[in-house]
Amino acid sequence: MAARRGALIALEGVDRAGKSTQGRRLVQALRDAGHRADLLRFPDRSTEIGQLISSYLGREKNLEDHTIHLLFSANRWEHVPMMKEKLHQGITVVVDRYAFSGVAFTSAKGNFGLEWCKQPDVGLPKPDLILFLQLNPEAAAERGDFGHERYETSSFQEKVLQSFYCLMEDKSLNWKTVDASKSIEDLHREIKSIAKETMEEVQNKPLGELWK
Ligand code: Z5A
Ligand code: MG
Repeated sequence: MAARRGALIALEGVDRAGKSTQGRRLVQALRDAGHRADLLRFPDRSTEIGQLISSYLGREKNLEDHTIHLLFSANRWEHVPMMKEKLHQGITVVVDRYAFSGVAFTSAKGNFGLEWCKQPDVGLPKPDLILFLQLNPEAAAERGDFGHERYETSSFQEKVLQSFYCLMEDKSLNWKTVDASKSIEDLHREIKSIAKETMEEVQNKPLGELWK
């Protein structure tokens, strides 16, 4: 019998919804329960491409809009061989943002159709589960100011949210929306339970290809 594979779980959601907090908590809880699990964060600012992205987000560098979109995608593709290896070794991979952020942020700029935005990420490992952390703008505001990076304004974030809603209409993907206004602990418990169910369900199924 083929070895069981790990699940690919993506965390998406609006700014300050708690994706990074929940990603860390989930991986730790899975490890504590004896599962093998790793966390990846996109953008991964540690690679050469990631450093370019980071200087763009920090407004130190200006990059043309198509160019930065392709760099965000390239930053995912550079991790694909390692992601596939882990998943096939039975390691569950949790990703803090993925291609959906890529599409939602670029398409929110206007002049970019969703289909064009999706193309560079077609064929990436397909998440078995996409958890969308939903939080209304008032609740997000209580978690502190927007930062000072690019995209961190409420009008832009509202457009990003509308793009996420369009992407969520794709029923070939396993989107689950969770209420991110709950306490960190309650939300963690809910996410852990959904993640564990998914891990069981997909362990003997082949890994899919995104948007193919
Ligand atoms: N971007 C893109 O354009 N294209 C792409 O392909 C990708 C990304 C992948 C940087 O991302 C930017 O890149 C981002 C999208 C764009 N632009 N924006 N905006 P990033 O992932 O580096 O962004 P970030 O700085 O980590 O922010 P974030 O991800 O939006 O935050 P978060 O991870 O969702 O939240 P958090 O850091 O876990 O929590 C935020 C605060 O709330 C913190 O003080 C927590 O302690 C608090 N918190 C968390 N959960 C709770 C609950 N449940 N209750 C109360 N307080 C809470
Ligand atoms: Mg984050």
